[in-house]
Amino acid sequence: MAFELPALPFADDALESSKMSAKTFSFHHGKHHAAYVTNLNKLVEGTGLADKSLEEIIKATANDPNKAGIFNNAAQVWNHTFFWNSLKAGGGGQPTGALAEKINADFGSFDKFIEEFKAAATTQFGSGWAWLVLDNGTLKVTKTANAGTPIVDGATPLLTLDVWEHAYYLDFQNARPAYIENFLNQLVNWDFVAANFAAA
Ligand code: MN3
Repeated sequence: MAFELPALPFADDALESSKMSAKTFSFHHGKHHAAYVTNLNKLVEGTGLADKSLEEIIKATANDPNKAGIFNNAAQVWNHTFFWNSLKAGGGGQPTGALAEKINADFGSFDKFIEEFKAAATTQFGSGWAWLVLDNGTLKVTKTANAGTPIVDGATPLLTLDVWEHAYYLDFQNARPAYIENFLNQLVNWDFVAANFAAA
């Protein structure tokens, strides 16, 4: 059963007013994410991995240098689907309820969380991802390079931000800090984060 490109959880122009354009989605979802799906299907065809779940493929190939191509494409498929769900029109701001309390408890304050998340997203050298994860019961901010994904280490991802240049170049050119700021102010889907936290 071949993998398929999941549809965006919103219209491709739904985030225009939050500075993530339909043009960005036409490339980022329509070309980049789609290519990872196509490549993954080609690479696993006829192998023992073809009928495994995406998560199983990611975990099975993460530490095998001979399967780096499969890992990179599988993890990028997973990461991008998770990223689309981390976004919503009119998002950003602050969470409420149990998640807000947990952020205060584990980071000291919401502002401190923001500071750590911005630092991780800004300092990831080259391509990669910034994450909020639940790791052994504690919220942590992490970053991964290239296709890296926290599910390999057994942490539960709650939120992610793609900091590959292809994620922001059309809307922000080289200004990664402005893209990060905009994500936190206008795009974070805290309902998705809270649901991931509640299910963890
Ligand atoms: Mn991307």
